Amino acid sequence: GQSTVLGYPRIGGNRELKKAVEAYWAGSIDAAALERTAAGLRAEVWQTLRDARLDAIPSNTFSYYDHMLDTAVAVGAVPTRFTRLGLSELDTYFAMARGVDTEPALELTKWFDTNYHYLVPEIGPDTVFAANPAKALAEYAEARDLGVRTRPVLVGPATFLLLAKSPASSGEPFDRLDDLVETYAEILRALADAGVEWVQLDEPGYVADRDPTRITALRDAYTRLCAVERRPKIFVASYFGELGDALPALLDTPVEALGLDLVAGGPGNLTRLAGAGPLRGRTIVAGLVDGRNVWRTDLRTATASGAVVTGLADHVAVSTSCSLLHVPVDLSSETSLDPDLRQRLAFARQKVDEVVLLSRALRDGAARLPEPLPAAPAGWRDTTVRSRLATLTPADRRRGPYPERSAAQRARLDLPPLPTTTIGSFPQTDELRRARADHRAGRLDDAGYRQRMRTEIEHVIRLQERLGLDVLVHGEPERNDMVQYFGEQLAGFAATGHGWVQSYGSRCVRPPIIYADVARRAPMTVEWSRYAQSLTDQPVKGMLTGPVTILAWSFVRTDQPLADTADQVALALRDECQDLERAGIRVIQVDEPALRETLPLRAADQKAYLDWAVGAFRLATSGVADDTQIHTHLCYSEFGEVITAIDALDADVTSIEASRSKMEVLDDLAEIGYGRGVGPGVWDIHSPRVPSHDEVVEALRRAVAAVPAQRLWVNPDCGLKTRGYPEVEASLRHLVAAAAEVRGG
Ligand code: THG
Ligand code: ZN
Repeated sequence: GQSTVLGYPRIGGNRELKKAVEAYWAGSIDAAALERTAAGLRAEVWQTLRDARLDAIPSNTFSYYDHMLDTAVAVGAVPTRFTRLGLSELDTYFAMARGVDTEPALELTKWFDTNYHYLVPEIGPDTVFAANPAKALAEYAEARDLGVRTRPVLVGPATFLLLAKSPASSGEPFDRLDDLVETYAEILRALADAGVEWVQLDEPGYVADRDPTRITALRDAYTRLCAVERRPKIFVASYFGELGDALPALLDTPVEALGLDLVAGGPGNLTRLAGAGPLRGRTIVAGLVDGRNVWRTDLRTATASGAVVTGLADHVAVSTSCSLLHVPVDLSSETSLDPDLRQRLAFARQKVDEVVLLSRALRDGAARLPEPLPAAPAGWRDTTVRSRLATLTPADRRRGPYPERSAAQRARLDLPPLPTTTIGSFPQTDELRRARADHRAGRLDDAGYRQRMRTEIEHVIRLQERLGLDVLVHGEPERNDMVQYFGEQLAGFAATGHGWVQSYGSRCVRPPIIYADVARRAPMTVEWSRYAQSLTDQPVKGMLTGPVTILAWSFVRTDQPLADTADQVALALRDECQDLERAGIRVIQVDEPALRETLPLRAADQKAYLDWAVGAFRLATSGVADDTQIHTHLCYSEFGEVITAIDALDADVTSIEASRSKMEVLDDLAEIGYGRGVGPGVWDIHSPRVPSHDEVVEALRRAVAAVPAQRLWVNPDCGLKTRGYPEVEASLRHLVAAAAEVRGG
């Protein structure tokens, strides 16, 4: 058996790449210094993989920002609005990623159902493709000079176009497949000329539902690429699920190797493979080690799955289920984790060792595999939580009828029509970040920290009063990240010290690990909310992160259904809601920005997901009285596919990103008969622009035309933590004045 991985983290064990790239942007290092850091990181990865005795080592998995953007550059798909800026190659690349004063960046969107985000290539009928294999060739040569023969990796042509978008109303990017395939053919020739033996083309686009014409097009594309005379051997990698009909389609071509995700698509992919007929001479790359979670692989079970593949194909290689981009770099940096937990974990570096062990076990038998882990400590089971879950009934996920709730809330809150509010966070100043860091490091004691946060909360409350907002927030100065904050307080969650994972560009997250039953040790947000409410007569909104988002942005248990973990988190949040209510909080917002993010890629799996996701949200939010108003907030995505689920959440008020889609989401909501409160964002906070008074009025008038005014709220489209105070004040002033004007008729 051979061994390989589909990709490896590029950020460095200490986020060296983030630091270098941000220093370059800030002008404090030059391009040569950035490139030296990058080359050092690449060398380190190749040497690590070689020292681990991995047989086949990938290259071109490094990226200054994003691998989709790299592939766009490799095929010459740089929109003219960027080439005409006349910048250096590197600065053109960063201009596409981040925008410049005069040009907005490419759109950023999530990579399948992960928490990684890629830049969306703009491909129109006029896009001129041109092979530009320079980066792949340079990395190949760089590794070869270190004595490592590598396999360059590119996003495959079909997936590249499936994930691209075309400039307004100008055909589908996928229509350009034939042209693009010729450009890939040229890249293949250039790689072969440089001595490349194998190339990896990633086609994860086909683990989602695709119609038959797209599958035929995939087959035709690879038939054509295989016909290129001078070319490396082609390895088509799939990941994140079952390939379905695309599996036989690819085996209909002469591609030399096919990679299958046997973790996320295990049984389906094996069944398809068994039914595919003889696999003469072909290599099946078995993705047996989970590239998306942090648990050690059960090597015996994985060996058994690998043996099934060995029975079907002449050549089998062991690999990770997907690139290791999605897990932290190295467990050996984690020195303060509970040893019982630590021995169960594997980060990228450890997963490479697992791949190597598995490939040996497939060849020599499982006898020499390490002993399986002992059972989990008894203390990880929380019998109280378990018995609460066991006795839940449908009534625990149901609130009173909306008309009664609505009347009770109207009487208690006494808000004007078109009430104004914000999504929750206020700007995170350097001073605040420093206070949190000082507190964590012990340089600022608890009392000093508390005082610092209270001062900030008072400042935010007074500002909102001055601006004339109706429902206030405390501003969340105490929170680093909306999931990490809760993970640090809940039992069953562990935080890592260095477990960084790239989210987009230079931005990283440190997902907590859910390893045991979840329980709330003590109230998590009540003290801050109660203090904020004590300062004002206006209602202050309590702010929580919903169960689905907490799961989506954590590493989750795999030893029980996600639905059960979600319900455990939901019970903790339910208790928090009730404590907030007792503390005099009349409005509670439970955010679910990731609801759409984790929607399964195949339609057949979506209903089950939405059922448990909606069920968990309702469990969290239906323990409060009728006259407590529940808000939710969703962002980052198109809602079309989940619109009925949004309705089923049964929140009293839903605030939603809408300013960029020109309020289209309101029509979608009207269509399904959504009849509760809605706050379409009237200000796009992802841009530093201050919206003018007239712009906000216009957005509001469009909203009033689509939704009766008594159900309409006025708010920005997301939290304000990434913005600065001057723009926030100016924008909110316009927002409040616009609401007053539209109220007046
Ligand atoms: N939290 C988590 N996941 C997320 C988001 C989040 N995924 C989707 C979306 N939001 C991604 N957006 C971001 C935005 C900013 C940052 C990361 C992801 C960011 N990170 C800091 C950095 O890289 O410098 C580190 C933050 C820290 O110190 O904890 O700025 O909101 N979980
Ligand atoms: Zn948002």
